[in-house]
Amino acid sequence: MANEVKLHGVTGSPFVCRAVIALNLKEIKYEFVAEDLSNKSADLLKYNPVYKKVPVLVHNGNPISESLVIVEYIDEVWKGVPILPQDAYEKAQARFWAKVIDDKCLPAVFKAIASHGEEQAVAEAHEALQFLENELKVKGSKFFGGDNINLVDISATFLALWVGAAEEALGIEVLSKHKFPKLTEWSDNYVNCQAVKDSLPPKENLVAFFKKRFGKA
Ligand SMILES: N[C@@H](CCC(=O)N[C@@H](CS)C(=O)NCC(=O)O)C(=O)O
Ligand SMILES: *[C@@H]1O[C@H](CO)[C@@H](O)[C@H](O)[C@H]1NC(C)=O
Repeated sequence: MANEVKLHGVTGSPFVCRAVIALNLKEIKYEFVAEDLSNKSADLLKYNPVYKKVPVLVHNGNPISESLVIVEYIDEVWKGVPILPQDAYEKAQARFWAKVIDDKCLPAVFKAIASHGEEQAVAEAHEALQFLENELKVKGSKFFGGDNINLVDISATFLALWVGAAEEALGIEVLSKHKFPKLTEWSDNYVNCQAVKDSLPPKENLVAFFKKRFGKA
């Protein structure tokens, strides 16, 4: 049976990276189709007409959009290392935290970065991140997923590498070690997981990106 897997994406996107991590965790062979977001391909517009965003996974011709939907799809179709818990309640909790990260944490952190660490924006980012810090403390585990990474860890990819790159590029502090010891420890462990390490862009590329995009002239 044909099992053709393509991933439309751009390098350096934390959302695309979520899909890449899931593919690497499951050891799936795939073709990366590099998109130019300033000149989107006809395929991308056809596959994701609603958002016109990457990532889009195309499995045997069937397109799937939205990074978290893609990660769940990969987990369901390919056996091997599980990404979601089996237990219904634990699965619901994992989906809840992934949603918190997308709806609450990432927008707040992004605003703190875009504002160059403006006080009020940073305070709001801290408030959002505190929920994740507490969750790690309550779980008392290495990852949100326990001993191994799960959907929640993959959702938080941006916090593990991109935030540090933005801090370095702009000379700001959003995710401080003394305020968020658990998240900092999580971040170190996470980027050192083999499947994650193999999927991340070089940090210096992200630093350059943030300098160009948000740096003062
Ligand atoms: N909620 C989406 C977000 C994806 C997203 O924001 N992708 C960006 C690249 S990082 C994009 O394709 N932007 C193109 C555009 O907005 O025109 C997901 O999780 O997949
Ligand atoms: C946009 O992409 C198409 C191919 O998808 C290419 O033929 C065209 O030259 C590109 N335009 C620009 C301005 O880069």
